[in-house]
Amino acid sequence: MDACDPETTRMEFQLLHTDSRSAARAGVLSTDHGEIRTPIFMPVGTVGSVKGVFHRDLEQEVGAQIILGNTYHLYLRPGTDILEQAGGLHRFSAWNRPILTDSGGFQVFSLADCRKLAEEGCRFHSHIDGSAHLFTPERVIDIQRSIGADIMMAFDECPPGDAEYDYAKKSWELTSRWLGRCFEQYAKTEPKYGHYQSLFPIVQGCTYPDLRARSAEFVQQFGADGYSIGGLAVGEPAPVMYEMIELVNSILPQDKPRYLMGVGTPVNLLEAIERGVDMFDCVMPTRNGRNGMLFTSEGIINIRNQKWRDDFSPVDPMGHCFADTAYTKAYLRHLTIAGEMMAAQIASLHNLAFYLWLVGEAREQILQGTFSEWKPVMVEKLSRRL
Ligand code: PRF
Repeated sequence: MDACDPETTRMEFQLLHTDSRSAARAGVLSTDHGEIRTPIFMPVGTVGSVKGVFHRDLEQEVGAQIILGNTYHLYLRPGTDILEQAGGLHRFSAWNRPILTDSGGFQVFSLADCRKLAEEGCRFHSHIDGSAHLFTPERVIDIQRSIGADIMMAFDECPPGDAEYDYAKKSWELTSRWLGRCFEQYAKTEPKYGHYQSLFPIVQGCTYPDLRARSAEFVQQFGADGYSIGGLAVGEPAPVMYEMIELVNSILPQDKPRYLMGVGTPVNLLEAIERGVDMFDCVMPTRNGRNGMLFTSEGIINIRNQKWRDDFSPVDPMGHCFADTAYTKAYLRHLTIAGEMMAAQIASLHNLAFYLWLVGEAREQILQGTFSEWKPVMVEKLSRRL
C-alpha cells in the first residue's frame, strides 16, 4: 500500500479491552501499511533484514505485523540516497507491512567510536569505516523521513542503568530539549512516499521516580500518536524496571500505544503487558537463537547441551512454525555445534514465532478476561530451564 494522502490519514489506536485486574490492554493500531494487533512484539531488522529470516517466513510462519529498522545503521549503509532512490525502505526491502525505526541515539552510544555529546547533537565515528558524522534531532527526523518508517522515534540519550541522579537529570533535560526540536522538524517536513509517518517521544529518567514522572508528563505536550519508554533494561534490576513501567504508564494517556524499547525476555514481556505496555522489540529471540537458546512455552532450552544429543523429539512439539515439527532437537543441536547457517535460521524462526505466539496469546487472554489467571502460570513455565 503506497499512495495514501498524508493530509487525510493519521495513525489510530483503538483500545478494545483493558483487563479488570491489571493494566493489561488489547488494542488495534492502524497504519497506512496495515493493522497491528496489540500487545505486539516487533522483530528487529537492524539493516533492513531480520537476520536469517525471509520476509515470507516472517509473514507466514512468524506472523510478524511490524518490524524494526535502525536509523544509525541504515544511514551509514546503504545511505539515504539509495533508500530515496528505491522509494523508501518498504520498497527497497520488499516489506509491505509497517516499519518502526529507532532514532539512532541508542545505537550511537552502544556501537560508534569517539562519541561527543553536545547541545546540538552527537558526533560520532562510524563503526564501519571510522568516518565522522553528526546526528542532531533535525537530522534523525530527516533520515527517518528518507527511510519512510511508519513510526519514527525521537532522538534521545539513554544513560546507563546505574547513572547518578545529577547525570540522569541533565541527560533527561537534554533529551527533552531535543524532543522539542524533533517535533519542530517533524512539523516542517513531509512524508516522502505518500504514507503517514508518526513520531513517538521517548520517556527517559533512569530509575529516578521524580524524573520518570516529569518525563512522562513532559512528553504529552506534543499530542503524539504514541509514546516510547526508553532507558530501561540497561542494567537495573528487573523489579526496578517494572516499578518504572508502572509509574510511567500511570501518567501516560490511556488512549495511545506505549512502546517499551529493547525489552526483553518472555517473562519481561508478560510483566510489562500486565503493567500496560502495548509494543516491544528486542534482539533476544534472534541473537540468543543464533547462540542456541530456544524459548518455549515449557521453558528455555540450550540446544548445545549434551542432553539433546540423542533427543529425536521435535524442536518444539507445541511450536508455531514449520521448523518446530519438521526438525528434531538432536538435528538442531548437531547443526548448531557444526556452526551451520541453517541452525541460526531454524532457531531464529522458532524464537520469533514463539514471541509472536506469546503476545498473541496474552492478547486473547486479555480479551477473554482471563489474563490475570493465565499470566502467573505462564511466568512460572517460562522461567524453567529445560
Ligand atoms: N532509546 C532508544 N532506543 C532504545 C532504548 C532507548 O532508551 C533502549 C533501552 N532499553 C533500547 N533501544 N532510542
